[in-house]
Amino acid sequence: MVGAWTMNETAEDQRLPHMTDPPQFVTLEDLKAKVGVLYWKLSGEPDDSQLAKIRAERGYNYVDTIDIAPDKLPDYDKKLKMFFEEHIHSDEEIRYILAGSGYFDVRDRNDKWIRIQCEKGDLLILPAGIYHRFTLDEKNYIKVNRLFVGNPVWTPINRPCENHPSRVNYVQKAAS
Ligand code: KMT
Ligand code: NI
Repeated sequence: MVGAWTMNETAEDQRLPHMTDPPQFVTLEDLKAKVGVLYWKLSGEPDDSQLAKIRAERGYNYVDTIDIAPDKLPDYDKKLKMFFEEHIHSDEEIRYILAGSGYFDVRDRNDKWIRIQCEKGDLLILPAGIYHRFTLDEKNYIKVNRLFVGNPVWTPINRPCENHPSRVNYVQKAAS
């Protein structure tokens, strides 16, 4: 992670940083304690030994690689649009960055966007039920490992979905 900050919500290009002036940075501790997002800085190599350890501990037995670039990802425009629609998943979203960079945006407890800038070596775990979205930055390229427990389910559930069990569970946990 290069950093995380509260987003300005101007209508500028989604690929721009959207920092406020002055910037309001969010610490790793706050990401963990306030929104339940976990983060590790690793090597960015697929065979990283710390990654292997975390996978074993958390049961992430599935892994694949997704290359997000105009000429590499089928239905690129459609998928990028989908990634940037505010959504949740019934399970954790676990991403390990192998190359390139991008922004994962998550909602904080006051429903404000926090932008998390990711680059090679970042391992990010978004809890099930958290409202989030993803965008490339101006470099237009990222390559990530997607990890999962068992058979992967990537289906986004778009907001609003307040009554979805994973959302209800997330809100309950975040409030405690
Ligand atoms: C998601 O569900 O938000 C994604 O898979 C984002 C793309 S991974 C860089
Ligand atoms: Ni998602």
